[in-house]
Order: sequence, then C-alpha cells, then structure tokens
Amino acid sequence: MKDQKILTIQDISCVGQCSLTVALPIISACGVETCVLPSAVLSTHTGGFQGFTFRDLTEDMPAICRHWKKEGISFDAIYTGYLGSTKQIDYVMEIISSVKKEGTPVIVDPAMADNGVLYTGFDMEFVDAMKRLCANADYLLPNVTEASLLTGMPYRTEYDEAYVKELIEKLLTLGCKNVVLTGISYAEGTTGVVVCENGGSRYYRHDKQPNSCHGTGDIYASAFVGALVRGKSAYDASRIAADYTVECIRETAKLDNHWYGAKFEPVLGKLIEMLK
Ligand code: PXL
Repeated sequence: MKDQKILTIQDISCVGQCSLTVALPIISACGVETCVLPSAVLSTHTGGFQGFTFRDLTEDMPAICRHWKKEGISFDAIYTGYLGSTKQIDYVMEIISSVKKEGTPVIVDPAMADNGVLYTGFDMEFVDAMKRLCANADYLLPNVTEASLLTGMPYRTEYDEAYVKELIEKLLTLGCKNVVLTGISYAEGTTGVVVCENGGSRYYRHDKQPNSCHGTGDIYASAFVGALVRGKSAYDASRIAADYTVECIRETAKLDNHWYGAKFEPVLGKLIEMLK
C-alpha cells in the first residue's frame, strides 16, 4: 500500500455519530492515514438536540496552516464537510491551495442542509460562500437539498431524470469537476446515486430502507473518500459507499430508539471486505 495521508476538515460533534467521529474511523478502516482540521467543537450535532454548545475554531486555522507550511506538510487528498462559519470557508480555500500537491483530489461535501431545509445556524450567505468552495472541488457530493440551494433550483421530493440532469449541469457551472448526487430516488422502494464523472453520467440504484438515519451523508462521504484514495474509480467508490451506508442503516434499524445517528461501527468489517 502507498504511504498516503489525507486531510479532512469538519467539526467534532462530541456526541452524535457525525462529521469527524465518523470520518476518522471510516477512512482509517479503509487503511488510509487521516489527519484532521476541526472546524468547530459542538457538544452534540445540531439535528435534534437542544441547547448544544458551539466553539467556532475559525481563528485557529491560519496558524495551523502556517505551521504545516513551515513543516512542509502536504496531503494526498483533502475532504471538507461541515464548516463553522462563512469566514472559515475563505480560510479553507487558502488552506487547500497551500497544502495540496499536484494531483491531490479535493472532495467537498457541502454539508449544510437536508430534507428541504438548512441545518440550524446556516443562512443564504453561508450557501453563497459554499458555492465558492465548490469551485475548488474535484468531487462535489451534495444531496438534493444542498444541490437545489447551490443552484437556485426549486427543491423537489418527486422529480424525473430531466430535473436531476439540470441540477448536475448547474452544479458543474459552479466550477466543480465531477458530481456525485446522493439520495436520488425515481421509484418507491429504491434510491441511489448519480455519478457524473468526466462528462459521463451513471446511476447506481439500490434498495431504499424504510428507516432513515441522521449522519448518513457523513458516512457516505467518508466511505467514498476512503475508497477513492484506495484507488477505486469514482463510480466504484460511490457504489461501495452506498452499499456500506445501507448496511449502517440496516444495523441501526435493529435498535429501538437510536435516533441521533447510524450504527456504522459494527459493519466496518463489511466496508473493509468491499474494498478487497
Ligand atoms: O451530519 C452533518 C452534520 C455535521 N455536523 C453538525 C451537524 C450536522 C447535521 O446536522 O449538526 C454539527
């Protein structure tokens, strides 16, 4: 295996099975050294807990980056997720350009919304800043809500291939190179991902689980990044990430009331198998 290390930039939600507490174990399980730049520290995630704490780490970022530059540190992939502030997005773009090498893929999960609404604490100014970050993405991984916010298209729960095609075309005009659009369902009982790579588009469909879980976007993006860095094509990485996410949702459904996240831990072994 090549000696590769990646950088992921997203928050630490101390409790909640999302962002860094998901990305670190999943990407590490893929056999890839995972370095982190925490964007914020929260007591829990913002999706259903009341009164969470939020420590914004925006102003720590420039000094961290200066130190890495002094040490000559660079990364083989950079993956951004939930970011803490609009100003932070500008810092993140500077960090990306200073620590990437030639050929380092940049994966952007514009983690800011789901089910038609922005997460607590975000506004349209944040969305506009996220559009600028998207221009730096080799792979952009939005769900339909995020794609509609980024493109200005109406959010729909029922749609056809023409709507999805237009979403992707408009996402590409932001300047990203490739798009993996998640949670695309054309028929009851199935869902999937549309992978648009190098101008070509393919759909990977799988069973839709009756339950849904918080944090599956982070599970998906982390498994995608791990598989991509392990040398899989974007389509194969998308497929593996989708199959693994389904396993996590199934595992969660075995429990009565695990509402705040998905049980990704017991099925990490399956992800490792999928990479073989
Ligand atoms: O899973 C995305 C996510 C990450 N981080 C925080 C969140 C959320 C979604 O709600 O609140 C803090």
